Amino acid sequence: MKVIDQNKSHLKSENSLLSVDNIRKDFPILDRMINGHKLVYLDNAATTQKPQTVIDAITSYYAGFNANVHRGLHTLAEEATSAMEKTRDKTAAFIGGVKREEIVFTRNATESINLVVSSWGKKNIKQGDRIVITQMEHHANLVPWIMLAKETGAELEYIPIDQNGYLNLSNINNIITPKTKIVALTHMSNVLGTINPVAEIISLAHKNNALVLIDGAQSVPHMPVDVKTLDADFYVFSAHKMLGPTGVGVLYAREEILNEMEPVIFGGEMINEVRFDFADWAELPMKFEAGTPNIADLVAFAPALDYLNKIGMDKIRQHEIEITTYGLEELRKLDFIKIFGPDNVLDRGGVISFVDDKIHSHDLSQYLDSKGVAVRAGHHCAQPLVKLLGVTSTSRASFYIYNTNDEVDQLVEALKAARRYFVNG
Ligand code: 7TS
Repeated sequence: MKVIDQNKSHLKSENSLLSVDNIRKDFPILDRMINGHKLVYLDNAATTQKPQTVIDAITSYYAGFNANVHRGLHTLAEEATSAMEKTRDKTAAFIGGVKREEIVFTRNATESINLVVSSWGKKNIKQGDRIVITQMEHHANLVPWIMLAKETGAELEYIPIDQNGYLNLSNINNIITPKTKIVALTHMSNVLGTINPVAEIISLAHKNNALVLIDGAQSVPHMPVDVKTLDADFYVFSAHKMLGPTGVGVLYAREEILNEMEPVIFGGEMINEVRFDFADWAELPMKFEAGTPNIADLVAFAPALDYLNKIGMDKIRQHEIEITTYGLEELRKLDFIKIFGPDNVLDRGGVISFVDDKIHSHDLSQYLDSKGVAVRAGHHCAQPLVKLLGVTSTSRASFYIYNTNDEVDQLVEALKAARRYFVNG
């Protein structure tokens, strides 16, 4: 049986820059050849690759201590429960040291938002109340609120974006008002890369007695986040965008809010006592985690958090600023490429959406794939935003800890080659 060896990692933490060459050795997939070229993986906003420690942890669980959690008293059940609950402690520590009871595990960020909408939203939002979101939301933080507004008769109001890809806060006092019950917004846009001033918006919302949900799917993986300092009421993210396995999402919410919320999925694991005509709920966070959880992937999320902690989120952010600076500089040299989002790299994460003025982004992305370069094309699950940008789709390069400036060069060379192939050929 392979065991999880924390010391196996080849990370150097003493440098100010990441030791990317060593980091890359921990990611077996990065050695893959795609269409005769070494893989250049620039689709990290969709999902990141996994280090060997995470891959090994899944095998370790199934080979070594596979059992159901929270119910057995035998050794395997205790080991499985302890490993899964260790992940909860590490998750609570990772976002600023919140209480373990405040961490609810779901399948993904989408499910975390749906849980808030179905439970807190249906109980607290009434006709005439206002729900505020922004024009740059991923569908995960848009569609559930549209549905809630329809169902309750609440108003759905949008914070607009400006020409440069920032939230336009000039009219914010007329948008967030005493009628507002919830403000839900992304910390970092998955299309524009914009990092939003969430602390300022949370403070304004709280002055109006509104709660705030922050969609951290693109921020928690890429920069230090302390939900207590931000004073967020709800904060959601997905493990698979931060080196962890798919099938694990996180909902952080303040304990007193979770205590007031009703569960939306009922069954085993989430009860305190059940009689033939009665049931009441387990303590937090179990009342929101009915049924057998995704144990293997929850166990394997822990080494992902260890990996990020070992590097340090400050250094990860610094690395992404550097590679994004280089990416923006190099792409700006191509006069046929239009880039979306803020000009100032400090206001954005490692995401660059762009269009070629003659080649459709789907054709372009397919061509890039023929050169081994993986980027995403499409509306990035933010259809209304992409429409506002005046296009139907964009190509998007998104970076993570293992990406290099050389890979940016390969993207740029492939973009030039696409031009020769489609336009000047
Ligand atoms: N919120 C944001 C800001 C996201 O970028 C995503 C996924 C989600 C929520 C949903 O995450 P999930 O894990 O529940 O699916 N974004 C992307 C993307 O940009 N490309 O693929 C998935």
